[in-house]
Amino acid sequence: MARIVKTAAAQMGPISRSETRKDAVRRLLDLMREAKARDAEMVVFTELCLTTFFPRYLIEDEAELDRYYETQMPGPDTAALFEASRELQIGFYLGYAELVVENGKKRRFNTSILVDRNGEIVGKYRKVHLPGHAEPQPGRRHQHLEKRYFEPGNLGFGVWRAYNGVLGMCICNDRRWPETYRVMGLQGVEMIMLGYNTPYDHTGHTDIDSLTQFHNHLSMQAGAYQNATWVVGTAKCGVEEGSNMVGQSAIIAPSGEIVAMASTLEDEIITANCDLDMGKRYRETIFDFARHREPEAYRLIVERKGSIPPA
Ligand code: ING
Repeated sequence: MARIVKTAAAQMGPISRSETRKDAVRRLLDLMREAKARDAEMVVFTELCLTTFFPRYLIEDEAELDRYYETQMPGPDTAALFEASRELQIGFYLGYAELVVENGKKRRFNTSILVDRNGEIVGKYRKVHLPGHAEPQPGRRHQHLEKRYFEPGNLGFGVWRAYNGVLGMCICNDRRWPETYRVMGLQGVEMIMLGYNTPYDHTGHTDIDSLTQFHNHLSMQAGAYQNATWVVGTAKCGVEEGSNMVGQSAIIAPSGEIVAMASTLEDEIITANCDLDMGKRYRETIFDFARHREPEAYRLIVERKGSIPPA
């Protein structure tokens, strides 16, 4: 019996700086209901999906900055999502800015959670790869200050048994790094969910930034194929407060093929019937880690034997 998970990606168009959490949650609820209407069992929302992408601003007032974070999950404004999840029997991935106080110290993370069909939190992930800078960069129209507003994630790359399979999470820039997928691949992940806010002007180098769309799918398709896993990538996109961000949310099979893709730069649901057993056929042939990743050969690689001789 194939283990099919009917999966939705809930792409979001821009969230303006003036939009409230309640406004954003209202949009997420509409998307959740549309996903359910299409028979989805799980809906993948995007990174930092409760507010505008605030790392594009230099925010020096701590009280103003704190307003972009959740101190409770679920909290007063997000509880409706968990209630709808239970009522509709549909789970979700949600990206948000997390503020916790530990030993009297505020700690800030770019976080995602996996919630099951009964509205229970199954797992939590904190973004490891934080792009951009800690200090504002001169001459940039939009800043990218994730290193200022978040600590690197301290939970590693976990996987969880849910939806009759093994699921993992990452966030945005993580999808560009092979380690992200491999660490979960070595744990037998069958589906990786992620959200992204990806502006077209990130590096400031036109030749690189003109490949933003290509690199978005390249990263996720390669990660999916090389680790025999489904990858669901959900965008926050469109022109958000003047920052143009890539869309093309996608559901990608272990073959590396894009089986569903968004075609707007707005709130949009895409769906696919994801057969979690599809990855097994790749792991039993091309990517049989036990047979093809030779421990001794890998030891030499890890020890960097055969590296370039000193000049
Ligand atoms: N955003 C971007 C991302 O990794 C970026 C940053 C954009 C990096 C374009 C490289 C190229 O998709 C976040 N939030 O990580």
